[in-house]
Amino acid sequence: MPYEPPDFFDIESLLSEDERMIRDNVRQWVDERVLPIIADHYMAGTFPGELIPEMAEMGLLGASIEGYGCPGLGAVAYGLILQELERGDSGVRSFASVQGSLVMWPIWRYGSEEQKKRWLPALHQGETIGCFGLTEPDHGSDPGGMETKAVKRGAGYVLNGAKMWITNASMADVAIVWARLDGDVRGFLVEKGTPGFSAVKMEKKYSLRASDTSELVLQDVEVPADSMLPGAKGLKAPLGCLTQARSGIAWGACGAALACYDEARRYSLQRTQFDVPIGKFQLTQAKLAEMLTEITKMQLLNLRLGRLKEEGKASPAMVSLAKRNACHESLRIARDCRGILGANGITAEYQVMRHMCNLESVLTYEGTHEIHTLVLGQAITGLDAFR
Ligand code: TGC
Ligand code: FAD
Repeated sequence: MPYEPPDFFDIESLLSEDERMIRDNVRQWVDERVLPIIADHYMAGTFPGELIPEMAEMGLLGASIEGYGCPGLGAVAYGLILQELERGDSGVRSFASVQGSLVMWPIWRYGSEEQKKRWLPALHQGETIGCFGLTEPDHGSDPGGMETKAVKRGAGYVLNGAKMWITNASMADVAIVWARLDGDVRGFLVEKGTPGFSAVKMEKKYSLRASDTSELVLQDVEVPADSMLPGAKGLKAPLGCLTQARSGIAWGACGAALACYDEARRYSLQRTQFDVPIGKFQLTQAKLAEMLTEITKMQLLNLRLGRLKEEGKASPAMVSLAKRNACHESLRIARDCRGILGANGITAEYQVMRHMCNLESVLTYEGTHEIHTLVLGQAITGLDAFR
């Protein structure tokens, strides 16, 4: 049965023809290529790497980057791509978010012309895979406490430290590693195969199972001087990348909620108990009404955030509000949908439980719910409650 996403407030009419076309192409690709294989990858704990060339072929990797062979799409078109990818699975969207917003964007924003020419076309074409190493075993919400160090040696630098929970890392050809050099946070492009540099896959996850999550280990890793991103200095450099990725996550989480809502709505019309479809019960209808309301709010918020971003008017706190709300509400929606499906909801025959488990990570990564609450608290009061 074809997917029937809700559009209760005619948001369709606020999209351009190009935006609709881009979204519909990705939607069809997700139906044809992602949904048939994703449950098996999820159960096996493997990322569907076979999809990378297809995503690249469609121009989805770093789609919002200007120049260097990239299409330079607007924030709404890019958001719609991520929404559709996460309707398939958060792991597929995460792959694209990291490649585009956390690897290509920092190279585009902070890199030298040589670094841009060398890396951006290959990353866009999916010939090169990247990852972003900010989180450390002892510093997650507080990346400013990072212990990974760079010291100048000869013409280059030597890196020592560890990064944890790094998406795409064990398949990455290049890692952006954030480290302190003489007290300042700096970004380094570290290539796979550099002696002392390794990625160890993190197994036994209950969430984001169709995503590569690894630890990066750096032991006396020598990198050349031109591996440093010249325009990135201070914690605001990696935090600026997070602002890019977080707005995409707001769209993505909405995609997961749309998938769950569509599945639960259909199920409620087909499944009968007490001789009537379960959708006839007021308690089921109350759940669906709540979901539709929250999805509609998310859709409107994301669209407005995207338009503000296109006008250069979106602040990091606005992005925090959208990311925080979308993750929180999508997770609640996924849990309610799981309930509507009863016992069937826990099986891989349906999507709801996979999305629900994924959204637990999406709520945590790119700034936890609590961290975004405090970002908003600071925006409201002017007072920093992080410490
Ligand atoms: P603070 O003193 O507030 O800020 C330091 C400097 O950074 C600036 N800044 C930002 N700039 C751009 N975007 C933002 N979102 C920014 N937030 C802060 C700030 O203006 C300041 O600039 P300047 O010029 O004064 O130096 O820093 P703090 O140490 O107090 O920390 C603030 C806090 C807690 C909000 C920040 O550390 C934070 O966001 N923590 C959460 C960490 C996080 O989100 N990590 C994510 C890792 S990557 C990931 O999870 C990928 S998941 C895979 C996927 O995306 O699919
Ligand atoms: P902690 O910071 O230890 O937080 C634990 C709890 O304490 C949370 O509930 C938090 O909200 C709360 N807390 C912390 N500080 C405060 C405070 N000041 N006030 C109130 N409560 C607080 N990182 C990367 O760098 N690159 C990646 O590609 C990447 N991919 C990821 C993929 C997955 C699947 C996951 C799960 C994580 C990934 N991360 C990545 C890491 C992610 O960004 C961190 O997990 C996240 O920032 C939270 O850090 P933490 O897990 O260390 O939790």
